Amino acid sequence: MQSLSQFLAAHVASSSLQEVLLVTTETCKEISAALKKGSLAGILGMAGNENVQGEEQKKLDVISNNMLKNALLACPSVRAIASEEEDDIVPAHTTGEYLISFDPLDGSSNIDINSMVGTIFSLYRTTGDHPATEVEFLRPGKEQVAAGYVLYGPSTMLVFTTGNGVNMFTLDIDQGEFLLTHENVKVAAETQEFAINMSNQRFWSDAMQAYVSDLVLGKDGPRGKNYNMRWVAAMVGDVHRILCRGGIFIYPWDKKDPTKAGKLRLMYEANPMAMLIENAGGKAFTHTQRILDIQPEGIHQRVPVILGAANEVDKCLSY
Ligand code: FBP
Repeated sequence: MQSLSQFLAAHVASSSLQEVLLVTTETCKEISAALKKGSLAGILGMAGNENVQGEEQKKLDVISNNMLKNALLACPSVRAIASEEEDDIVPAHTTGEYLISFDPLDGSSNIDINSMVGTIFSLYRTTGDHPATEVEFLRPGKEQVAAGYVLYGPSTMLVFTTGNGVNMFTLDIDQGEFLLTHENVKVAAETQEFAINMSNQRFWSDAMQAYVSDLVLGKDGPRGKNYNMRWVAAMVGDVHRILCRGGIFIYPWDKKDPTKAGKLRLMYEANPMAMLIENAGGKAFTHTQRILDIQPEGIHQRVPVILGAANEVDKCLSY
């Protein structure tokens, strides 16, 4: 089986992009090992601080953030990083070619229940020789040069794209290598499976309420077919299921907190997942526009997310 470094050598021309991807994934192997120790290593529970978004940080949010931050800041090909757990961007090397945004531990509410979590990353290329600025990060998702995630589940899996299809690698813990296990993954245009946090239903727009209730009506309703529902409460887990067997994932705008455009963050959740889904033949939209066309306004900006099976996303948007 082809290893990640062999795959990168064969498919990624830029040696510095290879380097940043290898530094990121090597660090994720260490995060995977830490997660497997769990309580034994005393790393579960709260860290006792809040991040810039006012969310209580888990110990592992801080630990995984520091592991990635330290490894990436030491990498000469990195110009700067942006993270869910960092208030501002953190400059690295003025001649570094790549800007990397990441969610060090997505789905952190799942940590203490030993359920699926993941690391999500998004890369942009930059030029010149100068200290990075936040503005340099604020480019539409369609300019990403690479995006992916590492899923910490029963097995640890790396899923990424550089714009030429989506490939999946499984961590062989004996060899300590990511090995290519699923090539050129595609998402079917039709589906009978949806993912949304139903407990927020009363806060959704009328259109979203109508769309979801028609799904729930199943074959007796206007959609004429039965739908199943799943919710991992970790975007990385829900998107992985969709890349494996199809489906639609929705975290819509809701009036629970009208000041927020959505829950999920554009730069290190929506954009990288949108690049993966589109490269697998699916679609990724807010209620009004293609996610990869959004001009970002800030590194922690939130957006509504509707992604997955192309025809089902179109159907949802038609409401
Ligand atoms: P973080 O854990 O990185 O803050 O991510 C947000 C998230 O956990 C997503 O992964 C997931 O899709 C969503 O929030 C779950 O939200 P809810 O708690 O409403 O089910």
